[in-house]
Amino acid sequence: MVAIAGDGGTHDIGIQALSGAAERNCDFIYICYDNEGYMNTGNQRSGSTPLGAISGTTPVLGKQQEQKDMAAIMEAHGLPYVATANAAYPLDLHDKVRKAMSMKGTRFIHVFVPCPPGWRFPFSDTISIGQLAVESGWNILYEIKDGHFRMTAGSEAIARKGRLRPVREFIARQGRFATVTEEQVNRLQAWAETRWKRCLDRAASQ
Ligand SMILES: Cc1ncc(C[n+]2csc(CCOP(=O)(O)OP(=O)(O)O)c2C)c(N)n1
Repeated sequence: MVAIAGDGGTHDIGIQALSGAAERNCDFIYICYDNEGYMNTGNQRSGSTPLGAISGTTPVLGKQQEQKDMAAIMEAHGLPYVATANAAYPLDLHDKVRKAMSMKGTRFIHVFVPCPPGWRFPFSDTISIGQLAVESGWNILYEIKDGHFRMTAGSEAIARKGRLRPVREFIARQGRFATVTEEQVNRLQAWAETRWKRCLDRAASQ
């Protein structure tokens, strides 16, 4: 069985039922389609909307809280398989779905999907914005299979040889950050670096 839901449906509305199912290790694949907001209903902020982003419910100053790390919350349930993916890296996404299909129990795949109207950028930039999210460490690609952590695709390549681009480049390409402050950009940079370092340390210790 496969369940697919947005970030609003996953991080906020459905988290209780999802957590109950995950705690019981129910046999299904759950795919979260994360466009960082309630987009069907007019771009209200969700638990996944980032700090500083303008939305229907944070229209003036942007969201004042940082986003919830849903993959980490799901990992804390002790699931057999947790993975992050990104629409700009379709082969990586394909591999993770195939791997999840070969397993049993609750399997969670968190897919980062840029949203042109909600994030306010041209449709033709969708793939490059998705790539920039990975290249800046805003979105980190990894999988945790039976407790074994591994970085994948663009994130694995940067971890091996390379360095992250500043998150400022990702932010600057999107109208939803029109009112972002310097202090918020610095907080977002620190947020990305902390998560990146944690992933590097984990990958090195496996
Ligand atoms: C339990 C419940 N609450 C509220 C709604 C109304 N609703 C329909 S779509 C939607 C937005 C969901 O946002 P998200 O899950 O992020 O998916 P997206 O629209 O971004 O694809 C909401 C709140 C609903 N259908 N069911």
